[in-house]
Amino acid sequence: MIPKTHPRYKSLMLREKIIDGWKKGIVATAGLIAHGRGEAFDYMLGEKTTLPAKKAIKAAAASLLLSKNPVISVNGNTAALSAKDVVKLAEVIGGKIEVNLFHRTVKRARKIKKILMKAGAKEVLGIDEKLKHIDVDSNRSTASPHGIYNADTVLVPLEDGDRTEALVKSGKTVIAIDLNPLSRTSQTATISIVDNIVRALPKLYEEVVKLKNKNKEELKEIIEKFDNKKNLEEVLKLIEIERYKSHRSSRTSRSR
Ligand code: PTJ
Repeated sequence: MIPKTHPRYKSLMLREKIIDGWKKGIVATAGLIAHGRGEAFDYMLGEKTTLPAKKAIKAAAASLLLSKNPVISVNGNTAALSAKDVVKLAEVIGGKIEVNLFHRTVKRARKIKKILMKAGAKEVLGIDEKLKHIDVDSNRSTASPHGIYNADTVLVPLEDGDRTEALVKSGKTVIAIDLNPLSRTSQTATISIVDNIVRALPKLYEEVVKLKNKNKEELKEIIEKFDNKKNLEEVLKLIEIERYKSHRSSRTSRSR
């Protein structure tokens, strides 16, 4: 048991969730490694939702509200960490939920669907239906004709770069949630939210609720003002500042 007083309690609890998801066959083995990479970036960002992340979340909320067919793509890590938040967001944006896996097996996809249904989803696409394929070499190419295939906006948490590139190329708006600002996903998505999914999804929900009554012009203005490349540069600067701060504090504590 992890004591609540442990200074890294929240981070360790997330680890437990991922491990538990892996034991239940929801998270791919590679998902454990991907989580560790996420942890490292989260650490460097101070384990909080930064100002650039907040800006990206606002642009993403506006974009989701302007979309006609938004779809949330769910993989093993997303299901293990954030199933309820995915369902809540899908409801408020009137969007679909689709399972899309890199290490795809039908057995794991069905388990992920089950978790999402248990969390309140009425429909989960991408499994028991005739699927189409987009232009990607990996198993991530699957796309439901009722979901991602015909979506105008796709939310892709913890993604790999290939599919993001292909989705953007096909004219879709891609919103990424990825703690690595240098990943191909972050670099190629239309809007990149560099934040932990467990913080980003509830904040995205709140922002959608806040912007829901704005008119189309106001929403478009929010998107036009947002510059993804500049925002990612701001994230990298923050990592540099955190590094400087921790370097200074370790020198100070050593000299004490
Ligand atoms: O369930 P599957 O089969 O689809 O597989 C899922 C994984 C995550 C294994 C697969 O998509 C993969 O290999 O992803 P990558 O290429 O490792 O990329 C995952 C990205 O998510 C990395 O850039 C991590 O930094 C980031 N990441 C990890 N945990 C989190 C995260 N971003 C936000 N929140 C997290 N909790």
